[in-house]
Amino acid sequence: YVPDTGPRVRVNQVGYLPDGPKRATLVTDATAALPWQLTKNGAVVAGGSSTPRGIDAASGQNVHTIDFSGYATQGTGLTLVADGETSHPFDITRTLYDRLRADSLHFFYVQRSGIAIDAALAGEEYARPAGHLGVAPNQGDTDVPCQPGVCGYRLDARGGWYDAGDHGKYVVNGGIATAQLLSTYERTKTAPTAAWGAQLGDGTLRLPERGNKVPDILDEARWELEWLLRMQVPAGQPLAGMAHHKLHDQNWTGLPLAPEADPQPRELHPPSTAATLNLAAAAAQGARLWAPYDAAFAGRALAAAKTAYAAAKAHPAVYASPTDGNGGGAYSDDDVTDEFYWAAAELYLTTGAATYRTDLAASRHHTGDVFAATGFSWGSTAALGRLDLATVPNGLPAAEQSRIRDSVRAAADAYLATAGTQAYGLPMPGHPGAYLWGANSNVINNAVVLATAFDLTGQAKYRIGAIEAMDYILGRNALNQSYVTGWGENAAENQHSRIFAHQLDPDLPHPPAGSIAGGANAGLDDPFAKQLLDGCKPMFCYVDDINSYATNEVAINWNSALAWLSSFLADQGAG
Ligand code: 9MR
Repeated sequence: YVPDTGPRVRVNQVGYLPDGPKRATLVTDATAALPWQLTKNGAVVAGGSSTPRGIDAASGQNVHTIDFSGYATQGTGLTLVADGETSHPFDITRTLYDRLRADSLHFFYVQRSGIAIDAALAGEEYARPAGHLGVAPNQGDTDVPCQPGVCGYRLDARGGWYDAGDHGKYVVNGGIATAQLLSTYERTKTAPTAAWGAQLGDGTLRLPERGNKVPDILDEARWELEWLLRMQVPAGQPLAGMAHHKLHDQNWTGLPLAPEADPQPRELHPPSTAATLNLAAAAAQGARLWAPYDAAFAGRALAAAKTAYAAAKAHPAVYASPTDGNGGGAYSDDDVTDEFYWAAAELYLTTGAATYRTDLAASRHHTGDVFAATGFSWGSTAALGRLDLATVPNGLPAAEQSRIRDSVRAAADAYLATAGTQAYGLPMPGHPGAYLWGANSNVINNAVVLATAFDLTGQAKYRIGAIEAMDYILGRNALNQSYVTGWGENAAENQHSRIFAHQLDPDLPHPPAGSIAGGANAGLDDPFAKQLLDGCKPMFCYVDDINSYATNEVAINWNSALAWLSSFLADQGAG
């Protein structure tokens, strides 16, 4: 199988910010420098010569880089020409990322469970009845029983977001996704460059809650937060205060399948310490951000967070089973020290209470390196706590705060060093082990660290690194592939989803604009990718086909990363 990768000059197919870095990658047999031209509507406006980079490990290609950062004039219809090839067209404009902020956040509305999706908000093709409210053939999330042997009660666990292309709802992934939406908002209060914070205010997203005088992004985060709270084990039960790990169908269903047509029994799976700490962390953060808008909800969230944290301390090693994967993903994790650190950090930031500070100080993550080369993720959350301790005002002693901020800067320096070794400029190592399931989110999360280092220091190199990570996502890569639906000439549109299954049924839509695919995954963890792509170099291990759930699914934790970075980048154009 040889994919059609189009022109050998690889650019960000959407474009570049006028005052940002502008780099491209040329795939060529040539080993010596080659001339390049930047053209606008056919006329040459700039030129120079490429820098040979040799063989790129992640792609196996012989490549050169082209740097046209010196050209800063806004315009459309630009192309880069080199070695007889013409790139996809792109723009140079300050407003490049404005709509991506809203598009990436809109994904969450169409993923909502337990509410009808309104044509007036989402468009006719995305409108659908509420799913999983116990309306036949649905068995519903309004009165969900536990799996046999798990508990003797039922919960009303309606609402929340569908995790990904399935109809499951998982607390450990809901936690990071909610936190990243909350942090996207919180950044507008703490970061000096968040000039367009108002873009996240009320009336900025297409949501049923618009017009309620609450920033829409907080409304969207609350939709999931309310569900997280419903997953808590009720008082009086043996594991009271803990959170059920997940809720999903008894058996896997096929594609396509509308949520309201899912006939499978729904089941609550056992509580876990990891889920409990996700609830504690996200609810504690939500409490401080919601306090000015709805004190009662903020109080309820904080109380649940405290109860959850105490329950996790009482049951510190209850792990979800790695084999509990029928009808839904396992999301198992047998190291919850990072979740403990994250939850303690959020509770400390919200309450200032000494007890959480003591726990923070006792955690090895408080002083250890929490920024892995492959980025943070749903199962590795210590960085979420560290980034918030570095940016949200708090009462830690000045020396401790400096140490925390220095650690973000040091991590960002390491990501920049890595990006320097990558001919495609992304802040992730080129070996197969780095290209994991959902790697696009890991690349973006490393860019979040770079962006935070820029917010903290104002040093341009970090801003450049964050911007270039998005270049990779939007087409500057071995496949000449934009991974975000509706963004770029050659964009992913057949992501694995039971709802947006256009590839299987032309009456169904593609994912809405702003939906990101998991991305290249050298593990080839699904049969379709395995038979098609066996032996692929890491950056080639992706296919825009609905059958490849391990390279091409949509997921809330990947879109939340995209939303954070898009919001940062939209602010960068505002200057
Ligand atoms: O994103 C998850 C990835 O990190 C895991 O390696 C993978 C296998 O356990 O599961 C991924 O999450 C999927 C979940 O299990 C079920 N819903 C879809 C998720 C995205 O593919």
